[in-house]
Amino acid sequence: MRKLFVLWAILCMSSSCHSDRQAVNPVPFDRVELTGGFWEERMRTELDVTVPFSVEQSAPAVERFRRCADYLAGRSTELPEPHRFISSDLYKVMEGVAYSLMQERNPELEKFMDSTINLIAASQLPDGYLYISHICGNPNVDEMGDRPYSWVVHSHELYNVGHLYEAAVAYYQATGKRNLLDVAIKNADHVNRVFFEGDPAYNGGKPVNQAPGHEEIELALCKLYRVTGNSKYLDMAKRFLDIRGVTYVPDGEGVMSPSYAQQHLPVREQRKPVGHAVRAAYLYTAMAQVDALTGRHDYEKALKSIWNNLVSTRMHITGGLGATEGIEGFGPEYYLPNKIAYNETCAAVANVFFNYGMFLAEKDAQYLDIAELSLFNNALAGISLGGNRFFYVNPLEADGRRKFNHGTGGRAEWFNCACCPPNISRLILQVAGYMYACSDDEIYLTLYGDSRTTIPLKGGDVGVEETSDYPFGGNVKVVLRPETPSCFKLKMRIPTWAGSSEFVPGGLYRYTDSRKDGAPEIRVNGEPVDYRMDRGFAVVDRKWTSGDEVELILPFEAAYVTCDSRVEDDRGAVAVVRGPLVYCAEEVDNGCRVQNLAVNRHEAPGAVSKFRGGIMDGIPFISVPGRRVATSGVEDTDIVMVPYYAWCNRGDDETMMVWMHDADCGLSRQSENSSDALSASIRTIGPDYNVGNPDMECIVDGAIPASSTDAASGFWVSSRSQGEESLVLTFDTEVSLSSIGIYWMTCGDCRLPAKWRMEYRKDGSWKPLALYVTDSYGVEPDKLNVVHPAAVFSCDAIRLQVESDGGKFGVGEIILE
Ligand code: FUB
Ligand code: ZN
Repeated sequence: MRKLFVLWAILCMSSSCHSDRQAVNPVPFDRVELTGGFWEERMRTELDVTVPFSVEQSAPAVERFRRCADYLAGRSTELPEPHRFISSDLYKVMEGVAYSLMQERNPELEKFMDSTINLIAASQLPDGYLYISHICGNPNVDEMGDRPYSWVVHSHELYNVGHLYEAAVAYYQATGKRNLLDVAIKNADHVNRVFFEGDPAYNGGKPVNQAPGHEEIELALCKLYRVTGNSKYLDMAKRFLDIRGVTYVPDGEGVMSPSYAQQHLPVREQRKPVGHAVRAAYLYTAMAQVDALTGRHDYEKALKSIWNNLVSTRMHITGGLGATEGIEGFGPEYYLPNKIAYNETCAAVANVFFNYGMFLAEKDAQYLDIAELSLFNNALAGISLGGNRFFYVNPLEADGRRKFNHGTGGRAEWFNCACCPPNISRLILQVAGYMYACSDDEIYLTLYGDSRTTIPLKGGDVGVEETSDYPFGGNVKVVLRPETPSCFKLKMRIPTWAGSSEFVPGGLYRYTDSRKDGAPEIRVNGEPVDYRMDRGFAVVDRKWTSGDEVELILPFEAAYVTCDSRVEDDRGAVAVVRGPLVYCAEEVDNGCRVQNLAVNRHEAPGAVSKFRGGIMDGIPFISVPGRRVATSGVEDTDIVMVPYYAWCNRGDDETMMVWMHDADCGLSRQSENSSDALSASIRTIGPDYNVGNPDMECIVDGAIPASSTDAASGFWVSSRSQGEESLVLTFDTEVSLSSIGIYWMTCGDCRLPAKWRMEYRKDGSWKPLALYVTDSYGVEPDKLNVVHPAAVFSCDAIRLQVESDGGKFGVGEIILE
């Protein structure tokens, strides 16, 4: 392993602390050993559970490459079904496998990698092109175009290969093997030719010169540049950034709107985060990285303005981005709902990448505060404590009814669109790389946790051993071991939550006065020392000798936070935090719907204890003084609150809240119970031959059947067993809808329908509903089949057009939001 570090250090010029390109450089995660505590435990779960589990889940994506390779070799095969980006999910799994191999070699996983790489290489065209559906000649033309690179705005051709490059770099870094790297380089050279030089085989020989609809390749090219040292790849990354919003601007609506994929303006002129959140955050990550790698500040103004707007108006307290479900993206300023918050796990992961990139470019710890917030709260919530169940969507409230997580009210095993599971997994596997950074004579401690590393300063190597109970406590102990006594600056991050009246930068989230203040303390060899602050870091500048011990004591009280009153859904509400962790109340600990609880915020949060045994073993919980509304009246109670990242590990479909009612304001605070409000505004409901049928209320009463064979809560049966039948809902007033969920029944005579689609009535005429790009009209039993429109729309009626095929269909419930 040591030999590989050396190889990596030589090849990866900009990862070394002596690079002249970057003033501050991360210490790569393969040079940091996790020695215990929080992250080592998560790493163990990754290695033992998540990585092998993800490999199993990737079998269909591997099979597609097998078929593609067979097809190219002229062997008889079934063609793979068209899919725009399932290959990218496999590449992310492979990237994670590579990181796991850096922790410990595993011949079986390496075999999986090599055999899969053989299939990928055999699926690549001789000129480097790699995208299964076009290679096999069976594209879904609406989504992919009729030939390569003819529909770059949605095809995901470049998104896929971006993830390929990241996996290839990781595997090379882990093993020294070039097999996937060669595939990646061949593809990147091909992309450069086709997009920027002109290749007779593509686009009539004219350079395509268009930025991809889903960013990713830009940041991946930065990695390819770092590992190869070939500046062509950095130039490509910059070119893709600079032509965005210049050479091509979509001019439609929803996913074809100019802002959906951040193409509304040249990137240097962009000032606010817009559109699809994952795309946006990958774009901003790439901009920060290109600035850092080129040493230029081309995007600095745009990035700072986007960042400021993001943290002061569009980020949940959990670090979640992209509150709006339909576009999986940013809503208007201060639109931060709780129950219907989308907050895709990938967006939180991307928020970590973006903010870490900003730190490297700006050397300012405020960016690390946001990276940390997102990591410890929204991103980590995306994976179960056991490591094999996932959230795609991360709301801040669950009512036990809303199937928020793409059809489930709890964690899912995997998803049809499985971008999130391997994304959070690969992030955890590389988290050690966020702990240390350095310049010639500075050591930055950026994320605390039990770990050990050696940092190559200009004056010689410095061994660092760190112990800390972070994020459950704020004590950090560091032992420094310079080769010879030497002068350098130790820069320890003082998180905003520990040193100011704000929980995180941006002004959205502030402590109430119940917070017990206290300045962070630093001791060297047991003696308190003065330190100066430099952009969020406490700096201790002195001559260090081997064995010097530094202690940092951060104030670590549980505290209440309130939200800027412009966020409607958090008015009259209070959140509980401790250190970087945001807490929530869950039904399982409190014995009632948590919506019936209110916090007494004038009394300080109470005792902190740890769970003993079970899946929550070792995780702290806080007893918060509050009140409970019970049938017998209001009673005092201690509300048990657990870290948000650990919620939903003890059963699904339970209630949860982050923003608790403030007892002073009662339980009547405005809450966006949009589904109840919408149900209440339904005027009539019925099939086309009997609209207004009063017996049909049971399918809009909010009671979701336990299964498709559970008749207890009532359901409606169609009259026809062949052909189309319509179900019409009319509303009292014009309503806006962001999702529609149908629960199909299979009891009695009912069968699942053949297919269905939606129409809506606006200004007296019926129109087909354009669905969000990753959605389809599902006909699965035992779940809500939820569809989202491409953009929120308004109407005064909706019509479900359902087609039976040899059997009647039954509807158990319709949920509108
Ligand atoms: O388009 C690829 C991925 O699917 C996106 O990053 C996610 O938001 C999901 O839409
Ligand atoms: Zn995702």
